[in-house]
Amino acid sequence: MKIENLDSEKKFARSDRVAELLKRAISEIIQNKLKDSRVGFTTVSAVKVSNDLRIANVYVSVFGKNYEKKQTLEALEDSKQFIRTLIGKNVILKYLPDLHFFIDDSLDYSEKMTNIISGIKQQSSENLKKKIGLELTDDDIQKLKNINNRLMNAERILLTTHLRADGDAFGSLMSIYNYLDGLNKKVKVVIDHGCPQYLAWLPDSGLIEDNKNLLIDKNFDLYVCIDSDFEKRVGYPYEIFKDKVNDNNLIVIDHHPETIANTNLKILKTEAAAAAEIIYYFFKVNDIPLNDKIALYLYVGLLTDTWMFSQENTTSTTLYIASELLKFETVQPYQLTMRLFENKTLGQTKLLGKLIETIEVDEKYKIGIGHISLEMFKETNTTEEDTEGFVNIIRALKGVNIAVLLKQQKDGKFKVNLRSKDKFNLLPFVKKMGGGGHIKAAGFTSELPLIETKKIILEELRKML
Ligand SMILES: [Mn+2]
Repeated sequence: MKIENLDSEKKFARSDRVAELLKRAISEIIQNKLKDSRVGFTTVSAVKVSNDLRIANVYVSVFGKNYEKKQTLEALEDSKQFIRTLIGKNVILKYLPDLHFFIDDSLDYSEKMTNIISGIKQQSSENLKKKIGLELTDDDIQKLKNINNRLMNAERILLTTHLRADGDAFGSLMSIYNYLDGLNKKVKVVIDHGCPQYLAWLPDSGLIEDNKNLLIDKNFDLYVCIDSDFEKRVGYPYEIFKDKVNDNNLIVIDHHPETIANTNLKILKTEAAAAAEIIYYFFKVNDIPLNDKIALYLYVGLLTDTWMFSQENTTSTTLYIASELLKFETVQPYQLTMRLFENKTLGQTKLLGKLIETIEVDEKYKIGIGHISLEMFKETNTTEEDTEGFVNIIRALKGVNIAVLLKQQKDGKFKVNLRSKDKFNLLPFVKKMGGGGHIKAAGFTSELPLIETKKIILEELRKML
């Protein structure tokens, strides 16, 4: 028995050694000698040689889709003789074994490859938390129920949001409008600066009012402000109603961290990618069925505030809600993306060209900065509305971690938009400058001339970096 054992150990040792030699030789050949376009990103993960050394099973890992794996396997089978001949030239073996190729599908390997390719290291628990998204606490659920009770018991309701509504502001507001309209409430939707042109094709956009004079002397049972702080960002609706709102008639539903509105009816979820996420849960918590229109509005909110689900605010919650909304016929991802993002005018593109000309990069501090003057707007027959997404062009530059876009307003002041690409938190900076926003997307207004504004921005940012 002892002798037999020794003998088989010896045999294993020999076949292992051969296997190791073959593994190295075949890897080398696949990488450097084999010129078959069907062979994908392949590595030899293991070679097993039979005890008589006549047969070698070669396990290869192929990164890619199943058909790519299949093609690679076919190519390797076809090249078997070529590979054998090369092995024969480079490795001295008693027998040149027959080669049989197999795909190695071990999970461990594909995981490793994914990590190598995307350069993703171990996720920190904080990142993981961010990815998981919105979690409703018992308190949130109670608040959402209270808000619904108040809405159901009110007769006259004012809906508003931040001035120059964006897709999320519009979508969140109009989904609530639709619900209230179904309850036969008297609802007024007021937005300072009205509905932006790029959203005007959406149903109900004609219901949005933008007339200060029609509001004066009006009274509402409830004032609802969505996707915005009431005091700082809504414009004239705040000026008109600031003395009429109180802890019990002002509802604020928002996801902006700097929102300070103090009311018993506030729900602020800063981890929500869009106010539309909170509105979605408002409907769910209160068992309010969605319809085609509401689903469309909410999807527009998610799609725009996440910039086509590509920004860091996109979480599993966002994608979960999006997938639920896709069940409605009106939610057509391709069509909506085209409508909202690939619908630029020539003037807009020319304006972008002018902005690009102004971009400068501070390589040391990784700041990209550019501006649009009133003159550029005039030359291209465009307005501020046409600059949606322009700051992302600056952010997309290699070596830029903070993107700054200055846009001159009709009164000559500069509105400054900032985007952060890495971990840098923009909030302390914009707060210092009297503005607000999110950690990675924020802004403020400067009354200084262009050169001074740029100078002060760069000086302050460099201090903080
Ligand atoms: Mn929003």
